[in-house]
Amino acid sequence: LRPQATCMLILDGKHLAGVLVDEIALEVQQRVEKGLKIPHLAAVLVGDNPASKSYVSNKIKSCARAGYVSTMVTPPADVSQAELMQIVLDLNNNPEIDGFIVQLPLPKHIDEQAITLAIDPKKDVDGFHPYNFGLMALGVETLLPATPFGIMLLLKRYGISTAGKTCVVIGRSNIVGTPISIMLGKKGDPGDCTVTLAHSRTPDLAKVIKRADIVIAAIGKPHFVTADMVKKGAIVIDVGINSIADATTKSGYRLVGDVDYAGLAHKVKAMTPVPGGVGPMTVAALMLNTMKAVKGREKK
Ligand code: BQC
Repeated sequence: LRPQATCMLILDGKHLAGVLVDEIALEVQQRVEKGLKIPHLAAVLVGDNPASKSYVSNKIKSCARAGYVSTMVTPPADVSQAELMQIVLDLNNNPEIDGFIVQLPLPKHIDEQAITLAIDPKKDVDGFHPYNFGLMALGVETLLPATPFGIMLLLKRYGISTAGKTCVVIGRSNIVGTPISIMLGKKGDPGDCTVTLAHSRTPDLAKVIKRADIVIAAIGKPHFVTADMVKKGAIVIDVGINSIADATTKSGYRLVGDVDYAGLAHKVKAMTPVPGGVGPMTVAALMLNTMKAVKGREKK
């Protein structure tokens, strides 16, 4: 007899995100019946970067499914720092708006940090403001960065136990790698992991990854993580969204993750696909943050 192929669990972020947004839609209905405010999310889209346009469009569609009101603000790519700042301040001061995002990346002439700092932390549904990042790092409940929050929701809803596990996060960005490494190291479920934050300067990266019960790949390089690097039975979360040339598709390209999905499938216990894994969970997390922002505003 040949050894049985192990059966991998596909962590279906697209499906789960739909479930979460449908749950939110129910809650919105109940709010309407009670005469409470319908959540209102605004998105600022600067210029016409195709990826950014597609991400904002995903967010607006998700608002429609959740029953939220949404507003798009679309300044041109050559908007000045002062003009963009004024858009942020207007959204801060607009009582109709519960939360808003400024879609990244911003054009090179814009000071991204100054814009992020200007966002009212109570409306910062991307969780990028240093005040929210600080509360997150302290383990105080707050608006969490959307992608790490989406990953936590995915682990939680799939019942993946993380306590006492070793987790290797690859990539140290401010929006994914650094915050998820903090969150999984904290007390809680998911949490209580022993976390290693690996990056481009980590020696023997393959060896480091091989220690991990849980691998989180957020490098931004197509098919970077290969089967030889991972431990048998590992849980693999692929945050990458890379567009690569593919002559067999209508568009001439296709999306792949940071993980060699086909290569790992026989070896790991569970893995997120690309497309349809972490990406949709990021948007669902944004919807949950927006609901949290509304409730926060109602308290005071
Ligand atoms: S997919 O705002 O909107 O798996 O094919 N399905 C989906 C669904 C890829 C994908 C992406 C989304 C939703 C999506 N996202 C996730 C990725 C929102 C979003 C964003 N900003 C970035 N990434 C994503 C981003 C910004 C700057 C990434 C790097 C730099």
